[in-house]
Amino acid sequence: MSEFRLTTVEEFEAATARLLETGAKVGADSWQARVKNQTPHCKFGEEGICCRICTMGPCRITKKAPRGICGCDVHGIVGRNYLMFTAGGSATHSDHGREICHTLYESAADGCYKVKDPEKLIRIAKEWDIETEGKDIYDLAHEVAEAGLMEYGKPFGTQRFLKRAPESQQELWEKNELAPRAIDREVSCAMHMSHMGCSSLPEALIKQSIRAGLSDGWGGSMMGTEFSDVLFGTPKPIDTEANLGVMVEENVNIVVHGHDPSLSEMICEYADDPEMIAYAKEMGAKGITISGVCCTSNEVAMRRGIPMAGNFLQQENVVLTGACEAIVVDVQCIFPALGPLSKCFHTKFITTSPIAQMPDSDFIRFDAKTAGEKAKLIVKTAIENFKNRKPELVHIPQLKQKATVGYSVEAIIKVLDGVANSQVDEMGTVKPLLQCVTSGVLRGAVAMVGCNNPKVRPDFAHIELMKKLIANDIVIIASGCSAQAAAKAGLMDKRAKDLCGDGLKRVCELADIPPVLHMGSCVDISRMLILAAELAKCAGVHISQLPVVGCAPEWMSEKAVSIGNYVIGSGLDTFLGVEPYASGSSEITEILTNGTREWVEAAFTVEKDIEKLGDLMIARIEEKRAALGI
Ligand code: XCC
Ligand code: SF4
Repeated sequence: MSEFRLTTVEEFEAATARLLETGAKVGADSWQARVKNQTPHCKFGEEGICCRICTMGPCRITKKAPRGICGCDVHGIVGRNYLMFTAGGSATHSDHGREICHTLYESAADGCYKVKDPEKLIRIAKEWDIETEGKDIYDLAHEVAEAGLMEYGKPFGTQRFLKRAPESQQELWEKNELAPRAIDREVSCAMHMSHMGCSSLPEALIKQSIRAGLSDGWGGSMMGTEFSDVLFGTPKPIDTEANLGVMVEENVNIVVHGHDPSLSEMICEYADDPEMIAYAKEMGAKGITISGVCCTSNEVAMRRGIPMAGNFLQQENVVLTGACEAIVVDVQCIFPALGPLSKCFHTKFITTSPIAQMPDSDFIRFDAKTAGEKAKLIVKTAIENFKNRKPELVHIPQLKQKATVGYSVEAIIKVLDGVANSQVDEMGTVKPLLQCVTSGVLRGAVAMVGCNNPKVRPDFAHIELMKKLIANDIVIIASGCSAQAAAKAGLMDKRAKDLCGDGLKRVCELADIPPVLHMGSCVDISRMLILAAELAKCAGVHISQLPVVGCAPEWMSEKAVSIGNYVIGSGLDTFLGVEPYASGSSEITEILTNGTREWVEAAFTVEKDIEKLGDLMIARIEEKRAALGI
């Protein structure tokens, strides 16, 4: 067996450079070129000090003009912008969650969508006081789905899943009016507060940002995750591979991209269908390869071992290989650039959701009722496109790494049962994990999440931080494009244990896990909340006392800000490598980096130097340990 080594970012970059040469031949545009055209960025935008929410403006704050025409000062403008940014993210994650509720509602014994994890469904029903005795599992699924949908618009009360948090956390939320009510209400309320002539008080704007974020984390995203598990199975450790080398030149390559597993699951089903494989052979291919980009990739990797072609800033590369028959997308993080780019190649760019419609794409509308036939049509379209390849343009960079993925909370509990020699009760608990932390074998954990961003050398921050942290016996739980950066580098290969400190290495060996645990897509950051909540309950401490922090070194989206708000809102300090357009206001900056501690016992740290960012996280983890006397 060849010796294990990580793939370097330099190798990623060399592969990209080679693909861009193909792009140049066919006159393709690229994000790398567009970044050049867009820099330097607008300073007003970067600092968050431009307001265009009414047509008396736009107003920009300068020394000479310290207030907008309505008299709003810089703190109000920055705060409103921050709140709207959060609302965008919360709405997006939560609407994804809502789609999953609808899919669950459409599930049927003889339908396209089935209940694959009935135990989880029953567990949630009981948690929500829904009668389960003697009920048909699909009747129960419909009832739970409907109750879930009500969480979006119920007139009274707060989110049901908040009860999963430790009581101390729930008390903090109640006391500070942060407990999220109906999800849609929190988003609407955010848009209302940021309307012309409503809130301009920094504290009020940031509080609502946290509440809207929490409605995502403990509401929309958590339902998205839980009901996806019910429908498609709760992830268990499974082997897969990552990076462009997973595409197979002789095969029909279909790339799924986006977020909602309802689409990608169906595509995977049909790509496995003997009839479709035979058809692919008839068309001159050897078979069909599905691979993924972004969070949809995480979803199908965790449940089916479908390989990951890459993360966010690699989406154009997939087309540039010249070997992609179809890139099939649902919602979120899809570059509109894929339309014109696919026109330079034979690739079919297939959009499927009314939520994400784009020029230069083939729109095949996908919905729960017709999922089967539409998925079949998409797979067929890709197969029939194989013959249109231009062989002279085909080049698949031969880079890939092995990865073990699928670490849901349930899976983590299970694999760690053997470690730390503790007796485990039937359901399994987080006790062994906690013992690893209290004994100091593990110093703590970092939740590495989020995107790529051209403002940060892509993947470099994710990978370098992870290497540093695991060398310091800090276990990584990762999701989203951060998880894919890790997988591409090889950090999710179990052999990466040799890069760890002695303590983490021992845990990896005993539990047979990689040092970076793939917890899923970005809605699956809700899994991380549950894990933190369980650890805190088990230890009898506040979440904020755990030696655990969050980190998004390359984040870019509104969703990421919503996540940041719910992660600090849940008591976990969060470290960012990209500025959240708030630097223009000293007051907002002070609240975000310190003031929120008063309400939720956690705050943000923004640091662009990743060496320092890593040091700050380690220091914070050690501080927390010292405070607990462990
Ligand atoms: Fe999108 Fe979720 Fe960011 Fe990746 S990490 S670029 S948001 S795909 Ni969510
Ligand atoms: Fe200008 Fe006030 Fe209108 Fe904003 S709301 S554009 S600051 S007048």
